[in-house]
Amino acid sequence: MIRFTTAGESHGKALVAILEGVPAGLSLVTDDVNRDLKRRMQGYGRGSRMKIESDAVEFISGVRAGETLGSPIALHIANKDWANWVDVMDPAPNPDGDNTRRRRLTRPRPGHADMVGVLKYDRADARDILERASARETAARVACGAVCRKLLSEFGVEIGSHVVELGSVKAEVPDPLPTPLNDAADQSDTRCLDPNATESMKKEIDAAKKDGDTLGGIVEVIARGVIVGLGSHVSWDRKLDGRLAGALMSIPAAKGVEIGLGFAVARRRGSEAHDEIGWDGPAITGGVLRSSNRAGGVEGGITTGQPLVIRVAKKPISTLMRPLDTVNIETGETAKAQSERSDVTAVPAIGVIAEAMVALVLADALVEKLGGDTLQDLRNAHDAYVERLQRRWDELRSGGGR
Ligand code: EPS
Repeated sequence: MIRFTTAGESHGKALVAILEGVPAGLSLVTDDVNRDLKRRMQGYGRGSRMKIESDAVEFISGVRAGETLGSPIALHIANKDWANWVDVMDPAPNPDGDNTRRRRLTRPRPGHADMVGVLKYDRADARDILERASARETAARVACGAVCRKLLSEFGVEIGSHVVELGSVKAEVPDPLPTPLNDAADQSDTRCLDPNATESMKKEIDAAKKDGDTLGGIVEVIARGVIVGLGSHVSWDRKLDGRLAGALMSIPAAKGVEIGLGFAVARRRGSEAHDEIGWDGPAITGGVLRSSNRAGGVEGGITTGQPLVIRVAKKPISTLMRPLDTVNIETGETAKAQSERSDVTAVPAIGVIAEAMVALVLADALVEKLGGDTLQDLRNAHDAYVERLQRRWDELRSGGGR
């Protein structure tokens, strides 16, 4: 089982994560992680925080001489901005005994965790909530996801993403998509494959910024090379689509997840909704040929061997420079929500974060399917599984159904 947890406040000293269950013997260097950390920081519409930070990982445990040990991997990402927030975020009590918080946030932003968090945790300062609710935490997820991506790449899995909608702009999506997807998507300032749409998106971001407003959007994640048989139909919590949706919905500001045709499939007849089964497909699908991928790579909670196609909808960031109505939790007066430095949009970044969450779920499902304390154990089990699929298909092809 691969699992992870993160800790860290947005303006605290650092983000940390513990990733457990990665087999021993995977070669791993900081660059494998830093590449994705850097990608997460990009994107037209980010605020000035990204000019302060230069996210980089330090392995605290679980890696030795460039190889995983099979023990929990502890990762550390320093917050450079901490230096500007020491007096606000210092864990020690104020030296003068006065417990007044500095840089309090008392006018909660609609859409952020501020209001509900204050009520639930009985806080007088919404900063106690927002510091952890901030999407800054996703840097730690991306670091864990990068380790899983490395593991999956050993088995031929490639995970990429691109922006399909930002604000009111819809991209023309090329068919087929480029391979590797990220080499193309990362060229665009908005991680969009349609150059005209990229320009329109940038214009819309500029206009929203001028208006003190923010923008949401939709990203598509594609995972290619995932073998048939990850996940299971047998119990609700083992279904891969459910696990993917849960992981992706946990990303800050995510409001919707679709797999394959997604919501559109509800409007089709059954005869136009499924992927017919034929002979002589690739080994990865267990020999099954499909001429369409409406299911988005999952049937019955199990991967089909076709590309996983998943879309995530992100709401606009809730910090508005032209703020919405709220209440002041100190005075009880109606007020305008507090404005803090923020981004106009982080839609390009959510693709990178979604890739990480998909990598975490897939790596967990791979280890669940194949087991093994070491990468070599996993490889042996993988090869045996591929052979078993091949034998079954050969039997079937020669009329030897069971
Ligand atoms: C983020 C860091 C934050 C924001 C953003 C995500 O930096 P700061 O709050 O210091 O400007 O840019 O957080 C939010 C959008 C949010 O709503 O909390 C990051 O590293 O991704």
